[in-house]
Amino acid sequence: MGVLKDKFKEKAQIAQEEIKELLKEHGTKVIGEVTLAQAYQGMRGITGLVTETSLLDSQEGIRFRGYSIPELYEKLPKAKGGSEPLPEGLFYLMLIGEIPTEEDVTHLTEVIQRRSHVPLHVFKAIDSLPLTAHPMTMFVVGIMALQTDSNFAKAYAAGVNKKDYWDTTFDDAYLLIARLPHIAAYVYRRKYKDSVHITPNGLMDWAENFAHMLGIDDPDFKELMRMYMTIHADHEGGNVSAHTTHLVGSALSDPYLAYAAGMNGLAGPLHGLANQEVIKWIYEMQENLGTDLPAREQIAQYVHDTLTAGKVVPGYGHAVLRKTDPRFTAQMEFGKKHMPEDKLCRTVWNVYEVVPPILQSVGKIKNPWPNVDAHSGALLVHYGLVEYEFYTVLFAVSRALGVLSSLIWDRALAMPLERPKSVTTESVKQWLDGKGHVWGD
Ligand code: CMX
Repeated sequence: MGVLKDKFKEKAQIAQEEIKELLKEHGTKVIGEVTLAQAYQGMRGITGLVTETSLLDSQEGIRFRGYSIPELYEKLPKAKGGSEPLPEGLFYLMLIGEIPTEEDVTHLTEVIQRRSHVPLHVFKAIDSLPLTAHPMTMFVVGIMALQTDSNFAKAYAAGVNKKDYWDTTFDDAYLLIARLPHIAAYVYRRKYKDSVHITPNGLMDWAENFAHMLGIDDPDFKELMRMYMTIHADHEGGNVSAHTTHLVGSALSDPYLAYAAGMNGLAGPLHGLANQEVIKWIYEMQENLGTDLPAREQIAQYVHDTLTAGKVVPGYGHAVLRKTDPRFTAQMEFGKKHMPEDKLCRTVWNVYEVVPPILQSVGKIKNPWPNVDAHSGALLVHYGLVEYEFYTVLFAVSRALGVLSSLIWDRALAMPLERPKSVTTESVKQWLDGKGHVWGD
């Protein structure tokens, strides 16, 4: 941990100085305006947050510290004999801002492995829930139980200097990331495999060990997990899971509390739960139509039925993106390479041909293209991970890399309590009547 922490400290000191100067010179410059519609309609397009780890372009998709997904494939270290990037490498990149060497990543994997032990009371807390509980509920309960280990909370209670908040945040984030695969796999094996648990293997990389603890040792599935854990990690700061983690963290809630809050947001069907909804929707379509490979015309009819029933087509649309999500494309390429004849994947690809023009024809939908969740389930089913209610937990484990590295930066840059101003409709009406900003200027 020491090496990475020292590197981070160095980078953070440079950034602190830079931002201080930047604000001194340009702090009063305006970077956006807010319309009444934006205040009422989910704050779309308001530029009002700083997140260092990644930036989303509506046409190009996500860039992590400036690198697109294809560039990550080219530059990040891979496992021996593998072709998918190791997610540990992305964590390093998001935290330090530089592409790690193979040695950096090997070191990181070793440190993570040494810190992956999960205390017994966490499993007991999960066991206290009924088996009918959703896997995300079990997962978040596990994280909350782990909060007893927070170094940040202990340091704060002991009166730590605010300059050092980042230090124990760093330790908590690291520990949490190391332990999450075990907690997630525990949830999976408890709910779906009669609580027959699998011991972690300390010689494997982070994603590989996760696959192993889930009970799927197929080398191709391990590659899928490396890719999955990499591409789901971060999507700049405004999405619900990242923003919630940042917001709750801004109250100096420790990383366990902040991350758990973020994951409760990920568990919503308009956000991360969409990955389970996609597979559920496809299964329902197959059952309805009586075929496991529906024709394009049949899919089109089913899409129209979904819209007529006042439901969303899961996996399609985005609040920022206006093109096919490159995370969808990366998964489609994986599918075409490893399972070109798989009927579920072929259905996903057929849906991709059929859905966009229909959504476009509705008129009001700003992005008719698929997002990350439109594809992931089909790949997982292929390797036997068929329990789709578990899929958002996979997303959550990956998302920890992004939101926790951002939280470390929030602390290092002394980001203050987040507290935007709200208005009432009554005060808006008075303002529109010419009575000025009755909410104060
Ligand atoms: N199917 C049907 N209607 C859709 C739609 C879809 N896939 N996407 C958007 N719309 C509708 C909206 O519900 C909205 O309708 P109303 O005006 O009746 O409320 C209208 O089109 C305009 O919405 P928008 O501005 O295009 O999209 P938003 O920024 O409001 O919402 C999102 C974005 C993702 C919530 C929305 O596209 C959606 O619900 N998609 C399906 C769920 C999904 O896949 N979510 C996962 C997103 C990725 C992630 O976070 O993991």
